[in-house]
Amino acid sequence: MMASRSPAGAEPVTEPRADHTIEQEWERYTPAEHARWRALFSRQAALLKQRATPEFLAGLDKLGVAADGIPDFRRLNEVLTKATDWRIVAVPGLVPDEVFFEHLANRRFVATCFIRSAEQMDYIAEPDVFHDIYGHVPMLVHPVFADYMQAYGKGGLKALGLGSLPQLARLYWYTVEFGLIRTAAGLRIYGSGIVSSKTESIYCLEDSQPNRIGFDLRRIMRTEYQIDRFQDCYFVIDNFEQLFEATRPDFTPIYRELAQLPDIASNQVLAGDRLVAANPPR
Ligand code: HBI
Ligand code: FE
Repeated sequence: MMASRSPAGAEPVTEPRADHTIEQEWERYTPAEHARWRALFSRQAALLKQRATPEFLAGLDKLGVAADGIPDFRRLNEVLTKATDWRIVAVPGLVPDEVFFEHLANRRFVATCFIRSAEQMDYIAEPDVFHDIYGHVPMLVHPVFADYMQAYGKGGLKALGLGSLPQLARLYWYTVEFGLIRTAAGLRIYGSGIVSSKTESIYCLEDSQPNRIGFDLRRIMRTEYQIDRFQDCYFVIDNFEQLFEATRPDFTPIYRELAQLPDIASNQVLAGDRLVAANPPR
């Protein structure tokens, strides 16, 4: 039987190591798999030129992540380790939270190897190599964002011990995965869940439906989120230093404070929210 890298019943040639990593086995991708990467890459390139934050586009460029096909992690790592001392490690799929945080805390980004099927081009619930590499890795070239991701990993290990993972996971969701940033040219995307999605790249910036709210750490930690549809709200940072600075304090007293307060529904607007206008549709 052919070994497969598909998520369900994954049977990679190499057994996962104790830290859940495997070999990417880049040579084993089929022409059809590379073709799916090219299709995903090309349509995002057209959309993101005017929608992604310049730091993301610069990261893509510097890494040489291109339309040709699924990148070889070994080649990306030559650039990434020089740029910010981060490294991509291959995993078969979702790994336990503790393992995920341990890797991030040591500047290792876990990336899945399999690529979505032809039927999943527009939506896939679990991370695949396009989301993980195209979506996440370009931002790891940015020194401040790179430090933020490591701080998140360390924070994750601590939050696990404090029983506050739901609050910290919301910070990841509303920044790393679905974050927007204000630029002189208008709102731009840096969240990996958005840059790897055709329809949400347009919706998040231009649709009148969602709320766009100025970054506020405590507000984010109280806000629920949906994993199976477009977001009801996005949080907007002014710059990456603001994001990193917000993670500098010890979150322990913040978790304690928030435990007294109710959660906030994702479509709710509070009196103190700083609402940010959508970009005009183009
Ligand atoms: N594993 N491979 C992988 N990728 C993720 O993004 C990931 C994970 N395990 C846990 C996890 N994310 C999240 O639950 C944490 O952010 C809380
Ligand atoms: Fe992700």
